[in-house]
Amino acid sequence: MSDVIAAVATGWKAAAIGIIRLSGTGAIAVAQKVFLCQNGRALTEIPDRKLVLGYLKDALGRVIDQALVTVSHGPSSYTGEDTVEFQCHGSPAVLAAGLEALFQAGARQAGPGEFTKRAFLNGQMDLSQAEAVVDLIDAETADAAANAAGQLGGAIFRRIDPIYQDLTDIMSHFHAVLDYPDEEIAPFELSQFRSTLLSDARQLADLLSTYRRGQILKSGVKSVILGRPNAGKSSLLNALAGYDRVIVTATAGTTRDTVEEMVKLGETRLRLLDTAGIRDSGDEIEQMGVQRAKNAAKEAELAIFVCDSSQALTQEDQEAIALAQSCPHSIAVLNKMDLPQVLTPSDLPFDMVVCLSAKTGQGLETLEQAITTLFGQDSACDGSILTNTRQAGAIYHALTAIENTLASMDTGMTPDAVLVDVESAMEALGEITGKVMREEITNRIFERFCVGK
Ligand SMILES: Nc1nc2c(ncn2[C@@H]2O[C@H](COP(=O)(O)OP(=O)(O)OP(=O)(O)O)[C@@H](O)[C@H]2O)c(=O)[nH]1
Ligand SMILES: [Mg+2]
Repeated sequence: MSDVIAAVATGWKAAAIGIIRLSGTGAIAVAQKVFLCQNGRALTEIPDRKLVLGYLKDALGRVIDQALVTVSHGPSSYTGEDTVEFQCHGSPAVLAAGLEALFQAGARQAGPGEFTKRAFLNGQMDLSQAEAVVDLIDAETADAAANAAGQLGGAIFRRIDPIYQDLTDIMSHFHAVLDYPDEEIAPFELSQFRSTLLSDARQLADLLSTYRRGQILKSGVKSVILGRPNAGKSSLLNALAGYDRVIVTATAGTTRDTVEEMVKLGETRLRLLDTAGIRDSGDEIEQMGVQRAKNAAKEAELAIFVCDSSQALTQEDQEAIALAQSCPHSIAVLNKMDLPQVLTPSDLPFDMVVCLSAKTGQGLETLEQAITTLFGQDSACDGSILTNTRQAGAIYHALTAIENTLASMDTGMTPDAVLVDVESAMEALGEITGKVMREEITNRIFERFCVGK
């Protein structure tokens, strides 16, 4: 039994259509109090999941909107409970009035993610699928959305649950032998599970290895633009952002602080950081900016080294080159190709050198190609890429526990001592799917949802 919750599912901006959702025991009766079907039928009589036209009314019987209603009976609804959805005209005023009418009729405001939480608690989906709902709503690229859609379809569950079952088999066999010594159960031999555990460990390691790509898919590539003053770093950031995000002047030392902007190149999103030009400066503020640039380089996945191709390389350029090359990935940009050229790509010690003009926009597409070569799709975004930090942490925990099991198998430890690690791996994997449920974890997950989902 659960109380009736209601929320606007489509947000509070004016739109053609706005949806109010209602779920819980008695949801249909609550909806009946505010809705009059045009065909005169009661909501209890209309066919399951069929759109029916009618009028949404307030507590005084005044019409709020002409709307469509659908009734989905539990357990085959999203939440697993009786659910009613009103498709109204998407005016925030209409939606607020409709919601208020439902509150008057006995519903209460749904909390963040409460519909999906009920779906999980009613067994409509596992916890990894529920988390995929948030990822799908938040997805900013087609790849991120496709991966989240795959996980909503159970991609993580299908990989984790068989391993959980393997571990359950081991534990249950051990306990069966221990608890029922008189039964004819095959003796428990730890070593017989070695190949299963090895295969489980390999599968977990494979999944974990996708997490770095998952982070990029979800949050973008942490990138930093480095170069000496006046190379055109800020101009490049502006060109990629598509608007004047940072100040550009002909004065060397214009940028002092670091400035972050999310940009999308092809299908790759970059969390791009513009930095102060690298040089020794007597100016205290500028020097602090240079230090920030150096710190940013330490944390970045990608460095874009920018130089002025109309001038010879200087000692300051060399310093920025060394800094850029300390990052896992680096690309050199020969900027200002609209001016007479002094430098050529072979002057730069980088595998990838791109010629462009941040000022005219010429050559920007070659930078996009280089980024796509480095970070573009190298594996299918079908749900097999791990993007969730909580899930990655649990997989790491389970993998370590299984590796410990394999190591202690050979040391002659007693099975019960070895199996402590198997139990711990089971617990970690169970937390991913929600089979092992800790209330604080579940609550934290659903707090991240928007109201109405
Ligand atoms: N001709 C030409 N000028 C450019 C180009 N890119 C930048 N500039 C000019 O170079 C000067 C410096 O540009 P910025 O983008 O401020 O350079 P920066 O590297 O951010 O410089 P600091 O912030 O001082 O480190 C400005 O006058 C820009 O207009 C380009 O592609 N072609
Ligand atoms: Mg600048």
